This record gives sequence, structure tokens and C-alpha cells, in this order.
Amino acid sequence: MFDNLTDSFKNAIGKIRFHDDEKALKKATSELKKSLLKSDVHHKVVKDLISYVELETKKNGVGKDNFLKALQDKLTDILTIEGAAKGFTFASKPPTVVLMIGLQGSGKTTTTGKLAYFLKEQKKKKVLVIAADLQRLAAVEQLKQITAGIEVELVADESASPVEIVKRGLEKAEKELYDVVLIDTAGRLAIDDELMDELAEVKKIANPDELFYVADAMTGQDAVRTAQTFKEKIGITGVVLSKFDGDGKGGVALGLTQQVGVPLRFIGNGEKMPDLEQFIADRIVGRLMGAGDVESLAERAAAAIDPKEAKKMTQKIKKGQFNFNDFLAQMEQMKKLGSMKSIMGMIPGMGNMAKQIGDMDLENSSEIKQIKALVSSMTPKERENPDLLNNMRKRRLAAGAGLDPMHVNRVLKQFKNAAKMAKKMSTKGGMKQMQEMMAQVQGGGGMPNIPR
Ligand SMILES: Nc1nc2c(ncn2[C@@H]2O[C@H](COP(=O)(O)OP(=O)(O)OP(=O)(O)O)[C@@H](O)[C@H]2O)c(=O)[nH]1
Ligand SMILES: [Mg+2]
Repeated sequence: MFDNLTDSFKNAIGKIRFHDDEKALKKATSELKKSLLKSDVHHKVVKDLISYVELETKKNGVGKDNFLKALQDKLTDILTIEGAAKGFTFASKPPTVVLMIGLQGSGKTTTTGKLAYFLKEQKKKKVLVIAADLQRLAAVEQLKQITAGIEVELVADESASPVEIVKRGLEKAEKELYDVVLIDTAGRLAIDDELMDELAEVKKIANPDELFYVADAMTGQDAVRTAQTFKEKIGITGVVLSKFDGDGKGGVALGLTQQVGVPLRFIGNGEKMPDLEQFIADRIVGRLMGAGDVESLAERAAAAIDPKEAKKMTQKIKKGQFNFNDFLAQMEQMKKLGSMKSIMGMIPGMGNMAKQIGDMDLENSSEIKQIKALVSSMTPKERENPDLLNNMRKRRLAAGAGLDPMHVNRVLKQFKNAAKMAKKMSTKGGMKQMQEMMAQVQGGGGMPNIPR
């Protein structure tokens, strides 16, 4: 997710040896400066970062550890606002009310869905969504589909006014003891007085704990400027950068918090519901410096994976009994974890893999589609026991899945090999072998050892 920035920091870190001289430091910082500016980080932020890192490193002695420490401290500082909330913060008295605001098409409705999903799946909260966009045609329908897909309750009424529907939703939330209320509003420009007045009215009625400004990362520094304007006119408590997956540079995320004076709270990095990440400074700094983010990964995994099921699956894999039903169940779980790319980016030392994987959509890859087509043509017994598949059965499958018999053989063989490999991996030392293999694939770059 932060490929570009991470590369900039890793390159700079690589330029300084354990003990080094000021010339090396200057070289590292001037290159870092250039690449950060190229990544669209605001020049004031870059200047502030570089001068601190130079000064601190010199003061403590030029060398890798001091350089890393200075970078880490300053980055954390840049991404933090003293006393402000991080990630998602719950009000002391439920429900926590969040008003989602922003320009047209910035990603408010999608982000509302993603937040609801995050709160429901990861935080195990009872979430209510209110459809207060009564401007755009089909806005309510869009939100109906999103909330139905994630099984979250929606309050909507196209004949009501935004203020009325918010009132109604909040009453329901009080009565039915919801933990969180997310209010999706219509897109608007800060110069549209009429719509801004309407928003102020909604704000007054909703009395929100949080006002999240959703900004499109692809608009670069404009995202920062519009956030500033909304902050002045309405007041905001956090920013969500959407469509970060489409912004190759990513520098906006680094400067935004200081520039707007309000913390960046979440990043949207895809169109699907799990594609939302909390922006928590310490964790992000680890990732920027190439050390991954095991904490966030563990949180996601805990939400997506049922430990009892996982244990059962491990037993099956160990015994070599992994079958097609298990495969389908695993695919469903993978979906909950989010995109492969975002997962890889969180594993220490796997950042480069994430880049290679790119935007691969596992679920829609041709291999997975073929396996799914095959599985849907199988009888329950065949799914349980792939060894039953003799030539006659294979011919039937081929016809059912629209594949030629050779193809069917190939897919079945691949599946068998994968099950064998999984069995091997599940043995003691198997994971270690895998990691060593990965390190070799990546040229054994290794990750920097960040001092704490
Ligand atoms: N790639 C990508 N697309 C996104 C992301 N977030 C939103 N989108 C897409 O951006 C488009 C607009 O998203 P919406 O959520 O409808 O935006 P909105 O702000 O509610 O739009 P209005 O209600 O019309 O003002 C949709 O096609 C979304 O799928 C993201 O993080 N990544
Ligand atoms: Mg919308």
C-alpha cells in the first residue's frame, strides 16, 4: 500500500552503515528528500522531516541505528496529533455517532459500508447505517445493496428529509441499543451554501461524536485543501483517504495529518468491503520502514478466522485429507481477509511480494474460476474424496464445467499438489523452509531492525 514511500525509506536506510560519516548522511537525506517530493509528499513536511533527521543523527553520532531512530521518531510525530483519536474510537456512552461527509463521488457511501463491516466483523459491534443522501438518484438503493451484502441494518426513506431520517435513525439506535450509528450524507461542494446549510442542520440534529471527511486520494493535494475547507466550514474530527489503491505515489497520506491538523484515521484501498485499513501511526511507521504490520494482520485474521474451524482444518491438512469442500470454505475465509496485496504488505519482509502480486484478484482469477466450476459439477461424495474421480467421472465433470478433459486432469493434479504442499508445510520446520524460500526469491534483502 505504501510501496513507493517504503522504497524511499529503505533506500535511504541502506545508504548508511553501522558507523558512518556526515557525507553519507547528507547523501542519504538528499536522496530521501528527492524521492519523497516525487511521491507527492508536501514540501514543508519533507523539509521538516529531513532537517530533524539530519540534526538528531549528527547529535547522536552518524550511524544506522541513530538514523533509524531519528526517522522513526519524526515519522511518528508527523503522523500523530497529540490527544486526538486514532483508528476508530468509541464514545463513552453508546451509540457512537459518525457523520460521513465529503465531495461528490469521493467514496463516502462505500466507506460507510466498509466502516460498518470493520466494526461488525473486527470489533463485534451492533451497527446502524442511516441513508441521509436524498440528493443523488439511486443513492439509497446503492446503500441498500451495500448494507444487505454485509448484513447491517439500514434506516432509509426516500420521502423523508435528511434531518427527519437522521432523527428517526437516532431514535431507533437509542431504543434498540446500537453501538455505532454511521450517517451517509450527499456529496457537496464547500461553496454550495444551500447544501452546506443542510449539512450544518444535519450535524446539529445528529450531534455526532465524529465527523469523517472522506477524500479521494487520487486528487492528490486537492484532498488536503478540500479537507481544510470542510474543517473550517463544518468542523471535522478525522479524514479517510479513499481510493488509495489508485494513487501510485501515496505521499498525501504522509503529510495530510499535519497539513489539515486533523488525524488521518482510515485508508480505503479497494472497492470491496474488507478493503479498509486503520491508520495508526506506530503501525504505519513500521510499514514505511519495511518492517510490516503484524498487529493489524493479526487483528484481521482474528476477525476472519474461527479458531475452532482453523484447528479442524489444520488436522485435516496434516492427515492429507484436504478436499474440495475445504477448499471452498477456505476461499470464503480468504475473502474476509481482504486483498492478497494488502495482506502481503503487512507481513515483515514481504513488501516486495505485494508489489509483484499487484492487483491480482484471487477470487476472480481464471484458475479459481475453473476450480469452482469443476467443484460445482461434482457430487457431494466426490467433493469429500477427490480420489473417487476416475476417467468416466472426469469426462462428466469436463462436460459440466465446459472444460476439455486434459484441462480437468491438470486442474485436479494442481489441486493434489497444493494439498501435498500444505501437508508438508504443516509439519515442524515446514514454515521455516517456506520463509527461507521466500527470502531467496526476494534476493535475501532482509528487513531493517528497527530500534524501539
Ligand atoms: N478503487 C477504489 N474505488 C473506490 C474506493 N472507494 C470508493 N471507490 C469507488 O468510487 C466510486 C464512488 O464511490 P461512492 O462511495 O459511491 O462515493 P460517494 O462519495 O458516496 O458518491 P456520492 O454519493 O455520489 O457523492 C465507486 O465506484 C466506488 O466503488 C477505494 O478505496 N478504491
Ligand atoms: Mg454516496
